[in-house]
Amino acid sequence: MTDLVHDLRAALGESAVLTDPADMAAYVTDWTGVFTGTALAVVRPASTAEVATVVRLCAAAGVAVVPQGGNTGLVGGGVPDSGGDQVVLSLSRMRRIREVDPVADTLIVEAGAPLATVQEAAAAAGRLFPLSLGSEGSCTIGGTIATNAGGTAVLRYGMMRELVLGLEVVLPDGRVWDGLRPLRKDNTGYDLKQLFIGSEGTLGVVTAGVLRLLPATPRRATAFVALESVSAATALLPLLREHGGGQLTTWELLGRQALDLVLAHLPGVRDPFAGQHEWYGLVELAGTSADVDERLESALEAAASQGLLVDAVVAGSPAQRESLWALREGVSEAQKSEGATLKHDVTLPITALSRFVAEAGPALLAALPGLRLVTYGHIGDGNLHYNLSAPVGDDAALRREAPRLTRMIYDAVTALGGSISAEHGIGALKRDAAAAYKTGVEVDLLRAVKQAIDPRGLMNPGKMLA
Ligand code: FAD
Ligand code: 2HG
Ligand code: ZN
Repeated sequence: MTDLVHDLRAALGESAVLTDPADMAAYVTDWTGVFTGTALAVVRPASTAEVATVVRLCAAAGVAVVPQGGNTGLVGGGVPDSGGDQVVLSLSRMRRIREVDPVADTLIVEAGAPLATVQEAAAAAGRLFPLSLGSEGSCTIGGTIATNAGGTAVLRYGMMRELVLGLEVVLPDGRVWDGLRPLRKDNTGYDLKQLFIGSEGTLGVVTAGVLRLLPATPRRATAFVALESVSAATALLPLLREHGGGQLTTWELLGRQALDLVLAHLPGVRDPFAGQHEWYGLVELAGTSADVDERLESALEAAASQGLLVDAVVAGSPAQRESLWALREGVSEAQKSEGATLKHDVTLPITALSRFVAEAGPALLAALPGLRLVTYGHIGDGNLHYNLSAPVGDDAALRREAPRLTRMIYDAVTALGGSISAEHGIGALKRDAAAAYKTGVEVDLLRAVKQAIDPRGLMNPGKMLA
């Protein structure tokens, strides 16, 4: 046993420090199964003071720390590398809701609480915490802060960055920054919390956050629609906004291949339409009264009269709503069952999405015949999950061509004014690409921030920045 493991056990207790490879297995491989490493230990502190102790002991030993929440990240950011000399710091025992304040409209929560727990606590107080992801049962508040997560309600409420008022962070030297302030206004210099939001564990360990609560929206109006093209989907956005009257919450897109994967792999789902279509959309309005149903109906009527819709199914009950949502939220899981996947979480100006899809698709199919384009995502935010599945039975071809295909996609996105990561972050997957597609000035500024806060490079090294 190393001195560090001995010291960690002495400080936190035997059961908080895992070193058996079987016990550590779930912490060293990511959700996709693509990123896997080995760790010196997995440590599970139960309080902010214990996190600070872990970080201090690791810093004294010169050992790198990999913060981890629910391990649902999709870019390999929360797992150790293959060196076997990093410590995974799991927040999974820190899941307490410290306070719900209905007057300030805030909630203070520890970083290891699952997102769904926070949504439930807000609902129990008659309020809404609006961040909504397919992984919400497992992903943590710390993880959503560290990745600045997005999801299916960004169109209305913004990303995690817009929902956080304050943070508590253990810095790389073990000091605690107590920024747990519920202030709506605080113009006292650089906004430090924003540096940590989206920093992917490279600047410190988030141990708690103050989150904004919003008015509850118990009444939902949901429709699944069939569309002829991506341009119809983007043309629908202003119309949905206009008819939605501020209650438009979700506008999502699915290509035919994405829907086919869900229908093939997920039990109990069915195609809501009799015929086949190229593109589909999921739209939802949320509010407090039947107004949302009327608004959705008028939006769909207007869309049909302008020739933007081919067909539509409106959910008539909560169960029907669930089944329509399952078609959208099931894509990640379904694609995992369909051989090798290459994920591209890209974003473009909304007006460029249709051109991107029209140009990139044929070029990719010419580069690798049989490739399956699994296109879906948060079209209302200009965010596509432009994921590729290997030609049937030929994972090796996708793996062989992956660098070239990714380069083609990133070049096309960049040429049209987009970005190579919309919501999943950089992690290990896009680390080198991010440096290549950013300007020199941007890379210099990012490095300067890292150097100022983590000069010894012990916080999640090798992620986000080379
Ligand atoms: P982890 O995977 O454990 O870690 C992610 C990153 O954050 C790592 O770099 C890690 O080091 C760092 N980190 C974690 N906790 C802390 C902490 N307390 N302090 C400092 N750093 C920390 N993402 C979206 O944005 N939108 C979606 O719609 C979406 N849908 C998803 C659907 C599915 C089925 C799955 C599997 C994933 C989805 N994701 C989505 C990705 C993922 O759920 C999010 O990135 C989420 O925020 C990760 O949270 P986590 O707790 O699992 O973090
Ligand atoms: C979604 O929007 C998630 O469903 C996951 O961001 C995307 O698995 C993916 O690539
Ligand atoms: Zn997404």
